[in-house]
Amino acid sequence: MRLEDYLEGVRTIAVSGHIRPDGDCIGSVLGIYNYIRTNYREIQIKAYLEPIPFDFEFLSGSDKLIRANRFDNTAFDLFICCDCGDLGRLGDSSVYFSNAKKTICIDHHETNGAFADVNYVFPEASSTCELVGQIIDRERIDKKTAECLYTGMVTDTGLFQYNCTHSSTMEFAGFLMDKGIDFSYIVDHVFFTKSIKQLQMLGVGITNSKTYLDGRIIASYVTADQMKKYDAAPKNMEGVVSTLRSVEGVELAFFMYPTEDGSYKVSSRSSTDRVDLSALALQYGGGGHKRAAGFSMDGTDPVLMIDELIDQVRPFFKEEA
Ligand SMILES: [Mn+2]
Repeated sequence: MRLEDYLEGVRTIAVSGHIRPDGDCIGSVLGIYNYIRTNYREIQIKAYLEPIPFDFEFLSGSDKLIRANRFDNTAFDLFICCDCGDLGRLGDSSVYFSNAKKTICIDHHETNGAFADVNYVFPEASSTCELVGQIIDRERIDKKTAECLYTGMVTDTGLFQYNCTHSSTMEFAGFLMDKGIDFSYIVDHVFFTKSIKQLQMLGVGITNSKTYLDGRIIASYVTADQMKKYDAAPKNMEGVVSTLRSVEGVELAFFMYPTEDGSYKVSSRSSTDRVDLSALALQYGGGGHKRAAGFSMDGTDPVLMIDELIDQVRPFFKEEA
């Protein structure tokens, strides 16, 4: 598929991604935004996303992101949906999806239900950003677009570490490097620079952690009181679950923290395919990938909720346990 084939006669585009946008979502939305702005000056494009984490504000176009207004009935010629597996996850920008003359979805979520007119969906792909790189004209990628796409690939592959990283990923990353992007800055800024609150939440998460099933699962939580003590917000929980997962012998990690609506947000990471985490997340109304998924649980006691999750995955560990 080539994006160009869908741009004939198109005068207005809306591009958007999932709620609580992550690096791949932001990178793909802004990558397309910058690419269209650079190469198709006659097309009017608007990019809709919920507020993005501070870490990604260095990306070109981030100051042009607009929050969707669900009472706005603008009918765009084309709506491009990035990194989003279902309409519900589009949040308020689903109004533009519904009203658009044509819709395209570019995504790599296992749970994607092919809900757009045109679906460019490959669950085995490293990132939506890599998929964007396959449908746009590589020769016309400018530095701004390259920065966005590189950032998304780096975040979704955990610095080219996860098994969703393919030689095609490295090849495209190398191509983007040649566009003159500051890849050292991107990696340091997105991966290694932490806020003090993030560091403190990491400390609490590590302290509260406990292993299960002979150390093959690790789970932890942060309570509302602990968040209050450090004046921490959900955005300060970034990186806790992957640190838990890094413990020797651990295959599967769960981390949970309370959200404003009274439920707990659960993040899960696995280093194997033993448990399909996207399927587990789906049971709780969430989503994600086989080895990384998120969902919400209702309850007040995180220890009991962790017990429930351990019971859910225990059968998958049975044969060797
Ligand atoms: Mn993604």
